[in-house]
Amino acid sequence: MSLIITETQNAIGTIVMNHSAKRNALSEALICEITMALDSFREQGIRAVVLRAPAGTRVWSAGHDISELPTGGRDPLGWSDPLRVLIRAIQESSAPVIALIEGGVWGGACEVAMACDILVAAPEATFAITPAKLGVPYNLGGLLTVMNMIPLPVAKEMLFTAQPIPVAQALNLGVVNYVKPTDEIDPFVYGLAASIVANSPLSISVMKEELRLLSSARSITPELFERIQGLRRLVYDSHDYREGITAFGEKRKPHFRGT
Ligand code: YXS
Repeated sequence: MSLIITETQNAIGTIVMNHSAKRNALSEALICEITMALDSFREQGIRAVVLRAPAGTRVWSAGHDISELPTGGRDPLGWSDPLRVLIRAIQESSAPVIALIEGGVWGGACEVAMACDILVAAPEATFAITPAKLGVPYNLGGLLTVMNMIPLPVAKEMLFTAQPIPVAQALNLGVVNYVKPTDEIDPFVYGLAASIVANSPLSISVMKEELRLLSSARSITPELFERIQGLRRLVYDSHDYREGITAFGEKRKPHFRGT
């Protein structure tokens, strides 16, 4: 059974994440289907993409599939990790991607939403960045996505508390472009997509790539990179990292020791 529903109309491609049994947890299988859909849209000459969950959903996505996180000794968010592959696929999609967000956005799904070019959310949407809740050492590229979207004090609050923020705060911060009532959000998003489709796809795709390159342009020395990787390894090799994953699987609160 497919984990997504896709549709194309008037050069607009829609991807509906449709694995509600696991709250659209970003499993390798779900991510593979989304990236294949983006590839197919590119081949079809699609000029704008809408990424969403089924209308009326309570959970847009529960984030990285925790059952697929390595249980220690290996970077859980390495270059080829499915979540990283998906983030890059969205950022490198020549067609702008509009995130139509209803319900809760959790963990790595927040980065997926923030990797999209335009975000339109329903009033009950919430955003929670949760590595600290699981004992996960978020990766450099992921933190850069967050830093590019959220002022540092708020990014730190979200990362350190792992608590959801309401859509009003996300709108106030400029993380989402619009908040629209659920009975208006679809026509609004597809109207936005149509206005993109009406413009020059070459100009848009080049400006999108320019903005991606500029926003990721950071100088970092090899020593700095290796120090950061060493620090992150302390985390994903720790008891707390294994405890966070185990506790989720056992449906209990984790007991973190700081080791
Ligand atoms: O018990 P069954 O088999 O029915 O499965 C349950 C959950 O285990 C499963 N599920 C997940 N499976 C893998 N990975 C997930 N992230 C995940 N989330 C949920 O889906 C079935 C229904 O879940 P349930 O009963 O909890 O649904 P609910 O409606 O009561 O609650 C929905 C949520 C999203 C509030 C709740 O499922 C939840 O808190 N999920 C975890 C959210 C989270 O912490 N995500 C972060 C994942 S780690 C990640 O994204 C990055 C690595 S990081 O941590 O660095 O940001």
